[in-house]
Amino acid sequence: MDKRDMKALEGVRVLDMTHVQSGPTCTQLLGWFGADVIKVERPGVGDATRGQLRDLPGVDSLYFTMLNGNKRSITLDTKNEAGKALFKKLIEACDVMVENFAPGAIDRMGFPWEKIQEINPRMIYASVKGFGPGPYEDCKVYENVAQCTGGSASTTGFDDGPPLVTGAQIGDSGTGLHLAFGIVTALFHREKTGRGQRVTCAMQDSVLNLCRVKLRDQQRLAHGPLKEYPQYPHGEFGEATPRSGNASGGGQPGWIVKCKGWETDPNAYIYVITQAAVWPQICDVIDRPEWKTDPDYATPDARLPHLARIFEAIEAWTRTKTKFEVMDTLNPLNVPCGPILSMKELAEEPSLRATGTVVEVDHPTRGKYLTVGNPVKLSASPADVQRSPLLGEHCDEILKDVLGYGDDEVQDVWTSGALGQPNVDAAE
Ligand code: CAO
Repeated sequence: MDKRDMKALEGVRVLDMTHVQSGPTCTQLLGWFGADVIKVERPGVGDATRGQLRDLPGVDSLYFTMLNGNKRSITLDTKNEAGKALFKKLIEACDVMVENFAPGAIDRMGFPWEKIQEINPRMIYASVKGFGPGPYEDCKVYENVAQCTGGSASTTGFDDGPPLVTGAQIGDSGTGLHLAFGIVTALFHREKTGRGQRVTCAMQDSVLNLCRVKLRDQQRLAHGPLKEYPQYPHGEFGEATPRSGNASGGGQPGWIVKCKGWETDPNAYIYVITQAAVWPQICDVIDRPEWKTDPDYATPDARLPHLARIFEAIEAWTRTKTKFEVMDTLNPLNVPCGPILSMKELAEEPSLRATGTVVEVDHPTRGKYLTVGNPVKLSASPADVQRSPLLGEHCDEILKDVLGYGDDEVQDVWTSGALGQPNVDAAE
């Protein structure tokens, strides 16, 4: 094959021991870039998400199918002796191993990092855990626990309400992204040294990394109020970064304002940023030309105590227009803004289909479903998004392709019980 046609990670083989969301996000990314991802699943059961939140009886859930595209599936009982021997061979044959079991689970299977390194010194062994070393290192963690312990929940929501979790899966998918970056970095390092290494990512750390502007604000608090927060100038600031509602995290004030139809449509809103550079254009459009020169409004600092009033005036104008009409008016004026798009609108958006960000794939038991394609676009190695595998769909193929087994050896492996029973479907 002409090397110019190769996918960026073609030739990299990934032993994918992941389940639920954080690990599968990581390995799906590697798969999109062309890695051969071999998903190892427990016989008869598989990844627990195959059976979670099912919308169709007996069919792999969308939870599973949308996180496990571009992978092959093999069932393997890592607690069975023959299964352990096969697992060892797969470790020898792969470049990267990824897991996100509860702390200690891989060790209990009999494969601690030291042993993996001994079996394959070039192996890059990547793990997601809820916490790094410290008081909580043995805890199991799911998405919202990570959002709460990583600083997101305490800084999300309105000042007079409780902490809030966000719909963006920053704990799971966010950590999967970080881990994929660590793996590719370790592969790059291996090119130079010939050695593998261990890559670990804690969900708490990943969430905190994504919330770094809030730790920035924590330190700014020592030097006075956070003037871009809605608490300024009338509210109180406590000891910690407060919840900032819909205020912009950057230095350019922004807020969500109502648009025409908001009374019945929960998404008839738009985010508008009053970027300093376009202040005169905003004043004209909302019919407040006097604010261009009024000393209380003319400069960004002067405007800070009046932000609530400014956004009220903007809203008085946006309420007369749909969110798309507001967008059509403000965009030519270079005013940064964005309509609140519903999942329905995103699913139907033609431009996202055209770029492969939303993709329809065909599945043998589900039929067609939508998935989010690769948001990272490489000019020389575009991703083709494939459907998720059925449980154990590629057992024979992997034994033959990856381990070079013949038909008789494949039969022996089945007889040993290493792969579980043939043709056992995922549990209901
Ligand atoms: N063959 C045999 N046994 C297998 C197997 C296989 N192929 N695959 C998994 N198992 C076993 C594991 O060895 C483990 O057994 P032991 O507890 O006896 O050692 C068992 O299955 C279950 O693993 P688990 O404890 O990881 O699973 P859980 O459902 O109890 O916990 C979770 C799930 C996500 C809370 C936990 O895995 C975790 O904290 N992971 C790290 C953080 C993380 O990634 N969280 C995000 C998940 S997405 O929201």
